[in-house]
Amino acid sequence: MRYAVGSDGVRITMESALTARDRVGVQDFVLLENHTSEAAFMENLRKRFKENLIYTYIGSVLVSVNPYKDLEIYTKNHMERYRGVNFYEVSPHIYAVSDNSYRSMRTERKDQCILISGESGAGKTEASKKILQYYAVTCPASDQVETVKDRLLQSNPVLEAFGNAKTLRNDNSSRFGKYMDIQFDFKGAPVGGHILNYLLEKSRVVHQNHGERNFHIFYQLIEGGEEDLLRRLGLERNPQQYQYLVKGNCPKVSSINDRSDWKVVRKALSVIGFNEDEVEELLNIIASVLHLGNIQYGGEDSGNAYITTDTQIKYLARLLGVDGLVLKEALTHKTIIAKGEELKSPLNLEQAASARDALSKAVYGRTFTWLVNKINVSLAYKDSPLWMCVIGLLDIYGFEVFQHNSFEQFCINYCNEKLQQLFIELTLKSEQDEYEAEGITWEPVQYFNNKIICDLVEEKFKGIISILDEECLRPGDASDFTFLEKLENTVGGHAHLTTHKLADGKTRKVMGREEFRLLHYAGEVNYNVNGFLDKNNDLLFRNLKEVMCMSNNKILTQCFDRAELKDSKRPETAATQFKTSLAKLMEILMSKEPSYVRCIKPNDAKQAGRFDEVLIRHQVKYLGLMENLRVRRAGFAYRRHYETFLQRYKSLCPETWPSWQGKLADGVSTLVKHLGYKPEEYKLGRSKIFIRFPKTLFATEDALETRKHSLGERVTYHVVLVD
Ligand code: AOV
Ligand code: MG
Repeated sequence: MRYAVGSDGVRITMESALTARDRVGVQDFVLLENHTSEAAFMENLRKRFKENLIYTYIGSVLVSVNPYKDLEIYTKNHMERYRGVNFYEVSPHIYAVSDNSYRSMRTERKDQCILISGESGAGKTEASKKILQYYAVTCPASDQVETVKDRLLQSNPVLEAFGNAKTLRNDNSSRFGKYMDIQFDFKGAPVGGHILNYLLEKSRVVHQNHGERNFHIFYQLIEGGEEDLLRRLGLERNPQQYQYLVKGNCPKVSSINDRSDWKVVRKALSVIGFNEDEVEELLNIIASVLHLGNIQYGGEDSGNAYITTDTQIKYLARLLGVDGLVLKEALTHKTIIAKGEELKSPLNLEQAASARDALSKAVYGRTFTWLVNKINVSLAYKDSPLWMCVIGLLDIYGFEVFQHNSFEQFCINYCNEKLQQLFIELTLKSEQDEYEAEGITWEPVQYFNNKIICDLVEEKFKGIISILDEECLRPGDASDFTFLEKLENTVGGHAHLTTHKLADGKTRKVMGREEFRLLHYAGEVNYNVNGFLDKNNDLLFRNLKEVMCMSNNKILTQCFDRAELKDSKRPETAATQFKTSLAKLMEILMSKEPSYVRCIKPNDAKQAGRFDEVLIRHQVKYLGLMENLRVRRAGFAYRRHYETFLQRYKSLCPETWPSWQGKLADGVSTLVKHLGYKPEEYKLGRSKIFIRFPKTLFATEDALETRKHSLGERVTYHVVLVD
């Protein structure tokens, strides 16, 4: 009987290597006979998906298709199987990528990063959690390290509670970008960590689109919070009572259990090192945001706004430790400093409501940043100032398109453009370098470079962000529409931007008057300019800041600093801050050795087993996977270091068996000649052999398998061909 080890680790009977390959496809796209055919690519992906083989390589890039069901492939046994094993000796897995980065870090002493990309709901956050779990389980441990491992793991439920939410695309959608360094000491033990967070989607605190929810923490607290806690916070156990939770008309999500998640988060907070007081202060803030949302305004005859009842103000005064009257005043008036004098003026209904919402957003957003800092303090490596190396994990919000797209989608999609740009630059460049280093002729591959879109967004003076900033700073009649007009006038002719106006002065029917359309690498998105200026300005009236500075809530005193009140300089706009932080992120990533996980979403229904051809083909296209494959092959299906190659196949040639004494390259040369490789089938580089056709390698693998079988050796051969 011939056996093979299935990717689920079970030994399965093998019909023959050939039919198995037929059934489950190849585990590396470079081994496809017709590697330029998109149909062959799709067929391979589909075959594997059907067999629950969600991972496939393109060389060293891991392609992952979200299974939307729990697979038994993340057990401790699986982790052990990948530990310290060569990338190519085992079936493709996120653990193989994790282990490979880890070993490279150890052997080359170089910082690594794992970049996870893909659209919303494709499985990025899950992938990043699997990687972290892999390190927590497989890396060397000691008591101190156990604490660090626990904290690293427990930072996830906390940050997800405060930074993730249900959207139409994903029930657990990341609404912030996250880059996490895991720090390892010279023994390879994880000894610390550090998180950088990027632009939280604060607007969700005050508004949600239909079918979406606010951040998970609100529902967790209301559903799971103990009776006396809710009483102290003045909350009722019913999310429908809160204006900030009813906008999306979606209090419950079938895939989410808020009550049990609450327990997980509470426990995680204590593992991270929050004491009871800090938890209380944190929850006071969360409850305050809900109370703020319930503040109702009425209009006086003069048009000025007043607060209809004092119920919320009383709770707020107690929970935040501020003077109720001062808060009330600040929620209905604004103060500005003009010529050194403070001027106070009443707000109308609309202004008052937006001042209230601005306060909620500021409080929540700053608390989130505080939370990340607090986690960082808890993850900081304490004993010695030195760590050896880091592995960085990047998990951002994926590309997203809704019926209605605003400033937030603009920022999220821009961030995805940047990441795609990095992928293009690094993969193409590193492939090119490899061919050069090995002295093999490079065959250029045509690909779409999205730099043109990044430039359109971020270029100085004439990029979209610059134009937006200009309107934000311009006094007078600047509005969302003058911004749109300016876009039309400045970049209207750009190949990747359209507005409803046509060059001949006529208008485009399919687009709203308030929209501009960007042709992103991943598809077209119409952005509605409504609210762009306000969101980019992200201003909070001075007197509201003052009230927050007076708060005796210890978290808020760290979030609102009096120095801010003295600083008359205008703060940088949200988009510019984001642009700067992304540029820094790119620098961080460029300084490390990257690995890639490219996540694919199989369908829009979040359903297991459904392989939507059209949707997937679109992602394969825009992720540039075909180009990636072509570059990777560039004429050669397979490459391996001489030593690895010889080690695996030396038994097939009497002169190399049991060991080869001379130079490795000569050994490989002798071996392949013995196997009957024709000159056009392979090339010998400086340290690697390059094989042109998959069938050459398949034949060699089959020969190895036959030999091992005839000797009665345990077959370690894989269902699908590996090194
Ligand atoms: P995302 O991070 O890429 O979207 P997630 O990682 O949150 O997507 O995945 C979405 C959902 O798909 C998860 O909640 C799981 O139910 C399921 N899923 C993903 N990967 C796996 C897996 N390997 N095994 C089983 N189920 C999985 V976003 O943050 O919205 O861009 O912004
Ligand atoms: Mg996510």
